[in-house]
Amino acid sequence: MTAVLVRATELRARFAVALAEMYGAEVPAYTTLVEVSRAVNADVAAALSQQGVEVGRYGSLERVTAERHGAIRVGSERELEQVGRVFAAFGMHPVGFYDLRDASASSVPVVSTAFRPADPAELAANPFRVFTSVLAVDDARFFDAPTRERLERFVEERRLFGPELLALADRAAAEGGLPQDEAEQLLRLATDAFRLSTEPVDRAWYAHLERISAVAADIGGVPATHINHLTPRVLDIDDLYRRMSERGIAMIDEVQGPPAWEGPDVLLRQTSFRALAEERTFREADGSVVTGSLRVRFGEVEQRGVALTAAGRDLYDRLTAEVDARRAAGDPRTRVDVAREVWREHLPRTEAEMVVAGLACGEVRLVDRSRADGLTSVAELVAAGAVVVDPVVYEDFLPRSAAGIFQSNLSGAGTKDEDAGGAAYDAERLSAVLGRPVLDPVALATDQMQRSLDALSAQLRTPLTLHAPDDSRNPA
Ligand code: OOG
Ligand code: NI
Repeated sequence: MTAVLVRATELRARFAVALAEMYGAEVPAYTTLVEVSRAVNADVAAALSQQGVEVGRYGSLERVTAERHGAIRVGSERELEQVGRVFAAFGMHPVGFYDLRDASASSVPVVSTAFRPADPAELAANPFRVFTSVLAVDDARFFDAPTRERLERFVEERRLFGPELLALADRAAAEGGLPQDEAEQLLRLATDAFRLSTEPVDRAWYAHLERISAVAADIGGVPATHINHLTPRVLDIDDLYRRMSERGIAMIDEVQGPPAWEGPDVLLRQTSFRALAEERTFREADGSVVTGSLRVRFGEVEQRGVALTAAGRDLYDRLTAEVDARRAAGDPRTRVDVAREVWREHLPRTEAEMVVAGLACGEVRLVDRSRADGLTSVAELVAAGAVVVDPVVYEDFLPRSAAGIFQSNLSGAGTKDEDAGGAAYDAERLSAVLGRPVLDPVALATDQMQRSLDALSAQLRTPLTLHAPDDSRNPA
């Protein structure tokens, strides 16, 4: 008899829960954050249903309430390759390349990808994702030759993922799941790999790296990796920010990413708070082991909006630059206030308009066939009430927000020698390390939209464009 397999989807859901249980026990503020997030989501859902608005437009309330992303940091390409194998067991694929080395004023010597489900049905079942950063040890702007050499040796000698974990992970990935007992062992070992280590930290080595970058010290100055944060998703991040502040938790100065405004939420908004110092043991220069503390982990929360097309992303980047320019020219208002004004000047006010303008990704859905007769564009079909547009949710991250999140939770700025040569990193380099392609987030979202357009074309037996044929302002 062949054993029934615990499939990747269920493994992933259980992995997210196991990590949350462990992390909640380690970082009590996380539990508060989850409680407040639940309350915010319940209130938003109640308010929406009172207005007769569909609650699940950006994912079911069930999905959003269970939704988390984690963040971890590893020290070498070998460790990245191994963690990629662990995530593969859970149906999580590398998506997106983020270079944080130049995205921050502080010293953040990492490049990142996110491991997540790529298929819309898998995302709907459980969207657990992990933002994964790897230390750019070969970037001479941060690490001189002796530091680099010692870092490489230190990381080479530690073992984050044991042979049993890797073997189970490889088997799960190859077979699409594991029998019950092995599944439980995989979950235990994988969760343990991200537990805060009690092994002593070499004080002098940690301090040396910390002078360069607190992130480098957290990665290459300690014997193990750990989950840095676990982020719940809320439907109203401004409300959450207020409620957390009212509870006396000092949030960072602002919500990162796009501003709150009366139009659709785009991409991703995030904010965070510095967690408390945690007890750790240190080995001093004289060999003695003492108890001390480190303050490296933090709490974070996010709100997700509509995914953008390549053109929408270009516009977003231009608007972001425009906000910077207005502030550099002396506009005294906050970044968020200036951004809201710029948004109002440049972005359509509804998701459907953003989609029809080719800026955002949406799925089209036929609601009244009798109104579709003779129409050949999404714009006309929506105007006629034949079709509605459901937003494709942005499932990824933003480099500038990530840098802001890193930076606002660091104690010092660190150092960086701009005259030394950098090191070349891109999605191709990470793909080669991982042995599978780092997927393009824009392509994933755009493909999802295209599939729904193709299905609607087939349903209506007519080729469809986004814009009305006579609308010369916006050629499709
Ligand atoms: C990752 C920081 C970035 C996000 O959600 O953009 C991040 C880290 O601190 O390891 O978490
Ligand atoms: Ni995060």
